[in-house]
Parts: sequence; structure tokens; C-alpha cells
Amino acid sequence: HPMSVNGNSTQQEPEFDVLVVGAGFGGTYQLYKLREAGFSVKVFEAGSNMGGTWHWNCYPGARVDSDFSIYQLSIDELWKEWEWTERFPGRQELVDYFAYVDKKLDLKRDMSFHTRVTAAHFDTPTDRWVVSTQNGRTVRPRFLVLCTGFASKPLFPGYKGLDAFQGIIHHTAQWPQGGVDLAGKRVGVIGTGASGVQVIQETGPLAAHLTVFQRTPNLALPMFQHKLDGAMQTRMKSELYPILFRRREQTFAGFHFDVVRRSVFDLTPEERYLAFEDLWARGGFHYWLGAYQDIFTDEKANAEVYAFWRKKVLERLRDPEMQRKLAPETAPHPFGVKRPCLEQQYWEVYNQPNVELVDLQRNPILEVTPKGVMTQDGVEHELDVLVLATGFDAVTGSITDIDLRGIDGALIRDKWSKGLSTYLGLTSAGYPNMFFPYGPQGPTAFCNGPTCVEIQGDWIVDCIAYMREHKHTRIDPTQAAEDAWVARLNEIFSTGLWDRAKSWYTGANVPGKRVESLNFTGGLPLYIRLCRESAEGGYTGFAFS
Ligand code: N01
Repeated sequence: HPMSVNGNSTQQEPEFDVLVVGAGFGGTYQLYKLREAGFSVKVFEAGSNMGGTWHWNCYPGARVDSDFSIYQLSIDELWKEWEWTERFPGRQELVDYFAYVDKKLDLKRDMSFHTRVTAAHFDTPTDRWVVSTQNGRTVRPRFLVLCTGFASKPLFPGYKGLDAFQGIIHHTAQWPQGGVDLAGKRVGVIGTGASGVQVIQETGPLAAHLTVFQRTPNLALPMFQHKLDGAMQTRMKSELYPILFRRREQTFAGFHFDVVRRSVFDLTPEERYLAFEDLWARGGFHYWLGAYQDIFTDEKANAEVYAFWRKKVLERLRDPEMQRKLAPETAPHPFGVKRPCLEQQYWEVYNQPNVELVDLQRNPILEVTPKGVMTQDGVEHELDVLVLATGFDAVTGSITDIDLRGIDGALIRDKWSKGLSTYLGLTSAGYPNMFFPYGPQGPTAFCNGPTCVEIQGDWIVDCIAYMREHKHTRIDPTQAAEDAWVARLNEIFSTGLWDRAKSWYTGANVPGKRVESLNFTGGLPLYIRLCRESAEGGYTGFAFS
């Protein structure tokens, strides 16, 4: 094994400044910025192309849930010439966008594909990382930037017989790049998160039969998709875009508007109803995020939104049984504390005669059989295709999956199994010269990807440049700074209703995973201020050598 932890390294292994892992939005931005700052950088990517999430998630219906205007990189060379076609672009458009980004910024010459990082050990005597890959490469960068994404380790259900299924079976995040023809097939979908909802609404109209296995109803909101015209984008480019990009950094979740400092109960019931109607009509989730300050902290305020949501959904469902399963009288969890996704024709699918909905709360899956899925009521649901839309070991999974060892050879997965612990949601004590944008204890789930990776990516590049200037070869957060970060993060988290749902926000979706806040829920302005204060103070909370 070429890996060395204790310094008996072989010097033939290439040395350079920074290894970036992952070629999604994070890795792309990091490479561009680090190069611009004069560092030697390589990107290792497990997949066959750029795009990260947008490369892997090629299941039918995959589409972004944030407006095009903010869901892109703010680099001038990029937005000035790129034209989007839809308000919420589809997966193929994002794949095309990444190809365009590569063409404009000439990134692929420093990227290696089919190169999954399997191990990274910090080499204490040399202050370098020794990184090895599945395809047998070993490199020795000074810095390691893990742009491995919050949703790149798929979560598979533990059902007995899963391997024995003789039809076609895929997790949504490992969908074949060439696609799967679902027309006229008997399709089953397990999971009704954002991935499930998108597959279901796309598949319902073309499958011979669709069986949805639902554990928790999704409190999905209407997307109100529309086409974009060129003239409007030209106008936006002349003035608005730079303002919108700067505005992203001033609001709680990186959108254009911020939390309004008022309570749901400041309004009369009539006024509230009209205000909710207005929010609804805008399409998207993000308007609700900022509409009232108490939706995510006060159960009564939250219940008002759920009641409104339910009324809207019931109007679109014909069958009382479907109504009960999809929009129950008692909310499955407070509205929005588990990410609602955006739907286009989701509820109408359940009015189709070829669509069946199995409520797993009442009728759980017993096992997967060679022919399909057997439920507790004794029915074997025969299927040609089984779609696992069961989500991810999110936020930490892509990092803990790596054999990642710090100063004393300790695995980060062991450290974090006792409690997730980072400083600024960017670094972790004992793992020097390592950064992880859009990852654990950052704004991650509460910010859109491009915004988050730019804010954190700029901070990382500045930090590495500072070290070059001061001739430091090692940076490591202090334990005290890290403990204070974790305490602050948990305190902020405890003021919200977020732990009222079992979701990937807290790790509760993964059997056996520690349940805790995986994200910084204090909003971007506070996050940015704390990161900036550390940097401006000469990187307080860090030890250099
Ligand atoms: O994953 P999820 P996702 N048996 O964890 C169910 C982003 N995203 O891939 O709710 C049966 O949300 C599980 O049930 P329950 C977005 O940020 C965005 O859909 O735990 N069911 C749930 O219904 C999103 O939040 C888009 O009871 C099982 C589903 O599987 C994040 O990625 C599109 C099960 C998993 O939902 C993750 O979304 C896609 C089991 N054993 C993703 N295990 C956009 O729109 C799990 N489930 C941009």
C-alpha cells in the first residue's frame, strides 16, 4: 500500500498545493478561484463528468428547486453570456451549464474523472495529505478541500430480499446515465422525498402501473414553472444580476428576500388567508421560509400554514382515501421542518386509475421478492422496475465514507460518531489543512449550493493565501474554538422546530446515525459575520505552524 501516515513517504508521489475532491458546484468554484490565486490544484471526481449532484441524479424528472437567477455561479464570464430556458431548470440544462462552465473557464485540464478518493491520511512531518484513490493513484497535496456534496452517499433501505429482485432496480442517485424506459412498465417507487416526488409525477402518466410506497407524505408546494424569455434575461443582466448575487449573502437562506419580522398572528384571519394565497401563487418553497418569523419556531403559527396547505392539496385530490394518505388531518410533522419539495402535477397523478399508493405506516413492506414488493397485508406488488428514492446519508456521509485520518491517525468517522464537531462548519480539529465547503455544520441545507460554495470557497482561498503570505504550512482549529462553535450551533438549533421531523437535516433518516443538527441554522448573515471575524482577526480559533 503506497499510503504512509508516519512520514516514510515516497517522494515520487506528486506534490501540489491543493487537492479538491468533487467536481460539482463546490469543486468547480474552488478550482477556478484557487487557480486565479496562483495555486497548483487538481480535482479528483468519482463520476465520469462535472456536475456533482446534477451529473449523478439523472432520474426522470430531476430538476432544481431554486430560481435560476440565484442558482448559478456569480463569476462574470459565466452569467453574462449564459441563457436559462426555465425558471426552475431541469437536470439536462444544468449538465449543459457545467459543460459551458468548463468551456469558459477551461477547468477539465485539471480534473481527473473516475477517480474516487478512498483514503486521505495527514502526514505530520511534512504537513501534507497523502491521498489515495480507487484507481490506484496517490498524491501529496498540502491542502485537501472536500467538495463531496451534502447528498452523494445514497441511502438504501434495509429490506430483506432487495438483492433478489429480478426486475430493474436503481437508487435515484445512481440512475443509469442512459436512462431507463419506463413507458408501459409496472413501476414501484419507494420514498416520497424530493427525488420520489419528481420520479412519481414524471412516471405516473407513462407507466402501465405505478405503485408508490409512502412512509411520510410530502408537504410539497406548487412549483409554478414557466419559460424564460431572452429579453427579460438581457434586462436582468444589464443591472439586476450583480445585485441579486450580492443580495444572496444578506438573507437567511441565500435567497432574495429575508425573514419578515412579523408573526402569523399579527394578521387578521382574512388578511392571513390572502397573504398565504399570495405566497402560494408565487411558487416555490423559499417565499414561505421568509414570510413570518414564527413559522419555524411556533407550533401554532406553523399549524396555520399546514391547514392552508392541506386545503389546497385536498382540492386537487378526488379520492377520499388518497386525501387521507397524502394530506392527513394531523400534520405528519410541522410544515417545512422537513424540506418540502416543489411539485408540478404530483397530486393529479394520484387521480389516475393506474396509480396506487401504499401507506407504509399502516401497511409496511415485509420484504422484496424476486417479482416485486410484499407488504404486510399479504399482497405481492409485482413490478418490472423498482425505484429507490430513499435519500442519502446526507451532509456527513460523503466525508465519513473516506478512510480519513488526522494527526494521530484517528478516523474522522470515529471522532464524529461521538458527536459532530467542526469549527465554522469548514474545518475539524486534528485534521489540519482540510476544508469542507457545503458540508457538516455549515449553512448547507439552509442555503442553496452555488451561494454556499462561493461564500465558503472565498474564505478558504483567502485562508490558504494568508498562509502562503505568512509561510505557514499547517492550520488546525483549536479544540476550544471548535467546542464553542458546536455549543453555539446547538443552541441556535434548539430554538427551531427542526428536530420535530425525522429527516436528513438531523441524520434521523439513517438508521443508527446520531441525531443532531448537521447544519448551521443561524442564517447566512450571522454565518458570514462569524467567518469574517475570524479571518479579520488573523484567523482566530486556529493554530498555525
Ligand atoms: O431524500 P429524502 P431525497 N422505507 O431523504 C423514504 C435534495 N433534492 O433524495 O420521510 C420506506 O428527502 C423517506 O421516508 P420518511 C433536497 O434538498 C432536491 O428525496 O423518512 N421509505 C422519504 O420519503 C432533498 O431534501 C431536489 O418516512 C423510506 C424518502 O425515502 C434532498 O435532496 C430533488 C425508507 C427519502 O427522502 C434529499 O431528497 C431531489 C425505507 N426504508 C433531491 N428510507 C430538487 O427538487 C427512506 N424512505 C432540487
